[in-house]
Formats: sequence, C-alpha cells, structure tokens
Amino acid sequence: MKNKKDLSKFRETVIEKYPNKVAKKRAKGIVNNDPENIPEIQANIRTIPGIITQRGCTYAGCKGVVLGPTRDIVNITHGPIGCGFYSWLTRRNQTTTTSDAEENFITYCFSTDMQDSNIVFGGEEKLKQAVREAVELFNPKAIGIFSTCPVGLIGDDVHKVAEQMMEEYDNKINIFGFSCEGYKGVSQSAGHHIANNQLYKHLIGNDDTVKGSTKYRINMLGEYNIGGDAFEIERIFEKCGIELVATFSGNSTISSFEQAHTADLSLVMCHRSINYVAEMLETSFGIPWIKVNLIGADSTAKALRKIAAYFEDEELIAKVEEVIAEEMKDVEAAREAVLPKTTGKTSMLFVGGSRAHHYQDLFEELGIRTVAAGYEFGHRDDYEGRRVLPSIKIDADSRNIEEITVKRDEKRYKERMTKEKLEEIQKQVDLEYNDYKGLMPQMEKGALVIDDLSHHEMDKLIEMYKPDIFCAGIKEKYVVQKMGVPLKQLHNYDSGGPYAGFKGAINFYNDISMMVSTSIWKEVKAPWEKEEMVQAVYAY
Ligand code: CFM
Repeated sequence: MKNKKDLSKFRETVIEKYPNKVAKKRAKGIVNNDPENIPEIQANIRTIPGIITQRGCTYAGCKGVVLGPTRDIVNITHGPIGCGFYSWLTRRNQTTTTSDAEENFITYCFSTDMQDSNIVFGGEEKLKQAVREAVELFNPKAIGIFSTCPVGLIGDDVHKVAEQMMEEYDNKINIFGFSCEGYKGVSQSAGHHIANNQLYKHLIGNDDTVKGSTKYRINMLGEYNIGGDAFEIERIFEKCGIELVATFSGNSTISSFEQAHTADLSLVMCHRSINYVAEMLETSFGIPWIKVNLIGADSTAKALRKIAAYFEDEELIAKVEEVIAEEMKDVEAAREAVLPKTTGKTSMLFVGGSRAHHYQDLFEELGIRTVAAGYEFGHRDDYEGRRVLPSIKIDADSRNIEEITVKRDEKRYKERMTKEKLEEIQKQVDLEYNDYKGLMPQMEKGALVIDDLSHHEMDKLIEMYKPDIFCAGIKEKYVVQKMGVPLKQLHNYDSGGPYAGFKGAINFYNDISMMVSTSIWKEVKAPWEKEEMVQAVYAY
C-alpha cells in the first residue's frame, strides 16, 4: 500500500476517462473521508447507462433479500423463468425447521414462467393457475406474488389476483402481491421498501400470542442468515436468556412476523434494508429500536451490553458478562494466532448497503486497515449518519415507491419505556437509540468512500493501490483475482461462514488470514504479461 496521500489522486485519475457530463456526476459519488468533518456524498441515484454497476434490481431486493429467507411462505415469481431462477438461493440464506411438521419451501423455485402469449394477452389467468397449483401441492399458510418487469409493462394486476385468490380459498390462506418490478427504483433498496411495506400491511400485528419467555423479548431487524449467521446469533441470545421473537428475515417464519409486536425492543442490524420497519414498530406498538452490529466479536459484546443496559436487569447484565467472558477466550486465542499474518494489511470493501461498514469491525480486530469502501445502493444516511435525513431531497425515483401511513395501534400500543428513561440509560451506555452514525465517522481520514463503484473504477483502485484483500461479490470476483488480488465474497461468503457473533469471528479470522498470507496471487499473470502479443486498438 502506498502512502495515504495517493488516495486523494484517485478521483481525478478515474473520472478522466468519462465524458464531461458523466465525469461531473460520478465525481460527486467519490470522496476522501474526513471523520471530523463528514463530507457530503452523492448516493441513491440512477446509475448512468453504459457504466457497469455492481447493483441489482428492485425485484431482487424484494423477493430475494427480504422475503427470500422466510421458509413457510410460497414465493411465486410472476414473470419469465430467469428472474425466478437467478434469485433462487444464490445468496446462501439458510434456514432450519424446528420440527418435521414445519414447512420449508426455500428449496423450491416457484415461477409462472411467462411466455410470449402471456405478454401479448396478459398473464393473470396463468398466475391464478399457479396459485391454485401451489395450494393443491403445498397448502401453505401464505403466498407472496412478485412482479417482474414485464408484469408492470403489460399491466397485470397482481394485487387484484391476490385478493381474488384469497376469496377463492375463503381467506384461509394469506395471499398478497408486490409491485416490485425490476425497474421500479434505482436499485435493490426500492425493493426492500416495497417488501417491508407489505409485511407491515399483511402480517405484522396479526397474532397476539406471546410465545416463549415474557422477559427480555427482542426483534432482530435486518439479519438475513447468510451462511448461517442467524444460527450463531440465536445461539448467543439463547445462552444469555434473551427471547428472540422475530428476525426480519433470517431463519424466519410467517408467524414470527405476525407476533413481532409482542417484543419489547428492536435491534437494527442492516440499517439500509429495514430502518423504516423499526420506526413502524415504534409508532404502531411502542417498541423502541437501537442500532447494533453483530459482525465482529467486540461489536457482538457491545450489542449484548446494550440489550442488558436497556432491560436494566441485574441478572441479565451479569449473565451477558459471563457469556462474553466465556466466548472471548476462544476468540482471543484465534485472533492472537493470526495477528502476525494479518496486521498491517489493507482491505477494500464494496458491498450492498451495510456490510461495507459492518465488516470493517472484523477487519479492525485483525489489524487490517480499510482504505476504500462503499455501498452499491446505500443512501446518504448510511454513509453520513441519520442526522442528514432531513436534508435528503425526495426525487422522482423515491416518489415511485409507495409511502404508507403508519398509525398507532390503539389496542396494542404499549409504551415500553419513556423517552426520558431511554436518555438516562443512554448517558451511561451509548444505546444508539433511534440513531445510526453511518460508515464515514468510523473510517480513517483520507480513506476513499465511493458510492455505486463501477468496474472501471474498481480496475483503477486495484491498479493504483493493490490492496491485500478485496471484498465484493460474484460479478467482481474473477476479474479481481485475475489481477492478482484475493477476493472474499461478502454477499454469500463464498462457501464460508457463519461470520456473525463470536464463533463467526473465529471463522472469519481463519479464512482471511489464509487469504492474505498465501503467495499464490503473486503467481497470477495474464497471458499478455508473460509473452508478447499482437496489440489492438479500438477504431471508432
Ligand atoms: Fe442489508 Fe444484506 Fe447488505 Fe442488503 Fe444485499 Fe446481502 Fe448485501 Mo448482498 S440486506 S444491504 S440487499 S446486509 S444481499 S444480506 S450481502 S447486497 S450488504
């Protein structure tokens, strides 16, 4: 890694290749960080056509990300077969049933497989047929119908079909649709919002059953059980005696969403995909929310201490400390063993909307500096913190997403704790109640923060600064590796994980130390680097 000064040259070097107008626009999404005086970054705007982005689509954010990990809902993709197929399990969201009687539909891919004739004459009848088939074969508690691009273009009304089908089955099956056509928003982020609105309208608050312990009842928001993360988180909560009512949506079930309003605290992990659900739960039912990060052993310990502080219970406080002390023994031993190999290395992280921040904690624990990071589709508040929310301008793309009015549920609302009390606790332990400070305050001065990184920019980053490890997804993996830099997929963890919690941290330490200490990457040479080849130039 060259000196920090070089990082300031990146923006001008990289935008040089773009036409003027494009260069001007892209420049606003590339900043050198200053944690003392957070600079403004441009985010959540449409990618300029022609630029190769890392982003996915709105349908992916709705069907794949938010509803994908729930095991007992049949998720039907209304559209051409590819949309269903490519959003099927590639994210490695895992689940496990608690008994043989429980349903798990995650291993199936349901699609209406639209053909030319459905595009021309409409696909609603085919969709109804698909619902009937699903009911006949699986008799599920709930069915979700997801709109792909052609559905919006030809005007099939998935909501009407859902209503009709519910009637057909005497309202015994909860059937609802999502207007999550791929083009609907700027990115996956719009899809999260569409999905969460529907969860709120059709599921949350449907069942007042209080399952499990009446003490320390929490919801985990924005955790999706990639590579088994939720299993490790569940293990830790159970060990501490904390009752996990619902996770949105890792390892989740329909009834857990329906009972989420019986919890007394919400933890927000991925702020991007779910912060508005936390707000809805507070407005409707009086459940406060705090920001946590369970990626990183120290961060996990911090999160547990926050929960214990919130419940103000000596027994829980003592139990949490006991668990932390016990778990940290192995964590420390694993960390000590790899530190000589990892200390002083550099990393770059370019992932969706929160991991580019959360994983910096794990890298810090390994003594690895994150010199460049950014989100594919984060918003300004994910970078600069929630304090900038009032200054974010609403544009046509944000208006495209339904805003639902959330009201207090008079029957179920219960004030869990007064604002004064929360502030009092906050003075002793920083709960981050109703707050998220964003990625930038944590990153070092001068570090590069880049929104919606393009392939050209990624090539330049590697060429100019050669990090010891690059974290991104499958679209980047082999390009980066061919440049002689190891790439860790932080979306699906390659074949690794879990990386959350204490045991997850140990897995991560071991995997990363192996990746940064092998010499194999130095041997990677493209054919044209090894032997002379005929040169060619574009003629246009
Ligand atoms: Fe949240 Fe996610 Fe992420 Fe995300 Fe995603 Fe994901 Fe991600 Mo891939 S919900 S924003 S839309 S933490 S699928 S589990 S890894 S881009 S950083």
